[in-house]
Amino acid sequence: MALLPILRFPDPRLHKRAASVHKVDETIRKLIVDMAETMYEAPGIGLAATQVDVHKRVIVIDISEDKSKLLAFINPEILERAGEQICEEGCLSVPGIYEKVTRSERVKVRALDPQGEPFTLEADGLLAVCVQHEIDHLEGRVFVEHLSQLKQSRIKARLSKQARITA
Ligand code: GNR
Ligand code: NI
Repeated sequence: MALLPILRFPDPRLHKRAASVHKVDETIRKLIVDMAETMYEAPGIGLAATQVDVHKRVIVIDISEDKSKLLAFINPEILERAGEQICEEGCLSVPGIYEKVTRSERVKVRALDPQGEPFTLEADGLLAVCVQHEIDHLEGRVFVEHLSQLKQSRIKARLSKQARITA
């Protein structure tokens, strides 16, 4: 197992589009284990491979209180969406910033599991938010890009100030 460094917004590598996984092999399974460890240690409820500078379509999510429900998605795709919800989101790549984002209330997702087997999952509430937030990362989109330009510039200013203090 290994902890992986997490890229920080506005790193341009967060804007790369991740490539589909063609073969689910040991490399992908090791990536999933390392990403889960990194997510739990952060701590966070989700992590996309993009955030650890691996541009492959892999995400991990665990919204349980006790780290008991790890979900791994390879090549995730949203098949159906319904409704709308507004959730205060945060992101391990945008530390200390929390903002409301409007997303679908329910999503049906298809993906491959770590054995390479396809599965579908119907998610609502926070799990649905998290799936959409992580798939955005694979597309090179960070949640702050759902906000106004003014809010985005304020966030960039706040983050560079923080970085100067903690450097
Ligand atoms: O840990 C995280 N919490 C969170 C809270 C509300 C909406 C989305 C998230 S995902 C985030 C971890 C992360 O940055 N994943 O990409
Ligand atoms: Ni994030």
